[in-house]
Amino acid sequence: MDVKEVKVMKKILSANDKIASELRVELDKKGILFMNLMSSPGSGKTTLMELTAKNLGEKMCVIEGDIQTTLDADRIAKAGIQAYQINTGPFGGDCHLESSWIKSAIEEIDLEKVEFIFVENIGNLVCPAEFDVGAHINAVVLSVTEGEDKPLKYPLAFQTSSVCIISKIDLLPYLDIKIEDIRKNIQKVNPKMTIIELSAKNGDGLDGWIEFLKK
Ligand SMILES: Nc1nc2c(ncn2[C@@H]2O[C@H](COP(=O)(O)OP(=O)(O)O)[C@@H](O)[C@H]2O)c(=O)[nH]1
Ligand SMILES: [Mg+2]
Repeated sequence: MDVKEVKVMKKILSANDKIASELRVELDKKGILFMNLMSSPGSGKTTLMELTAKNLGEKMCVIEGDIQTTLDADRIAKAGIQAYQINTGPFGGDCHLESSWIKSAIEEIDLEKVEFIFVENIGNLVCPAEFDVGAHINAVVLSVTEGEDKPLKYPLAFQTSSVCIISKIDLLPYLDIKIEDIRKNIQKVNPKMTIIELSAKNGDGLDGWIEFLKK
């Protein structure tokens, strides 16, 4: 007997890509910027959203992806912004978000009222990079405490993103890491990457981030 290979992953990904493309076109037509934030847990995604909310106000909303809890969505709601929570657990819990789930969340949003939709993807630098969620911009957040080698170890997250936010730069004086080494490794895996350095703690670099979003 011969072995029949079942191409499940290819089928899943092509179905995912189709919905993602449709979402991108729909939101584009409405003049809405859709950004997907990817990173390791704890790099500062939710904090960045809280601070962004102070500037964009109700023009933005956030779709939160987590295995369990509404903790991040609760923080966003507390910042006065509409939040939508997707939980992929509790049984195992998927480590990424798929475009069909994002589509369901977007169906809940009043698209006449928002100009920016952000997705905070599940915290890890591996699986989210494999799934197109329909965003116009994929952004990867890398905090200075994670080490300068991470772009080299997790290249796909950096290659599928067009902007990298280097976060927690206020901590640089306490670390051995050099920001030039982080930048060099990001550029090695993605020479075209736009890099924004910022600190949510003291506000350094936040203007550059808001300017980037408004452009
Ligand atoms: N020192 C410092 N801490 C930060 C900064 N941004 C976030 N944090 C802290 O890092 C921790 C994780 O942040 P969070 O936004 O929840 O990360 P997420 O898991 O990527 O959403 C929290 O304790 C934040 O207060 C920053 O720019 N500087
Ligand atoms: Mg978070």
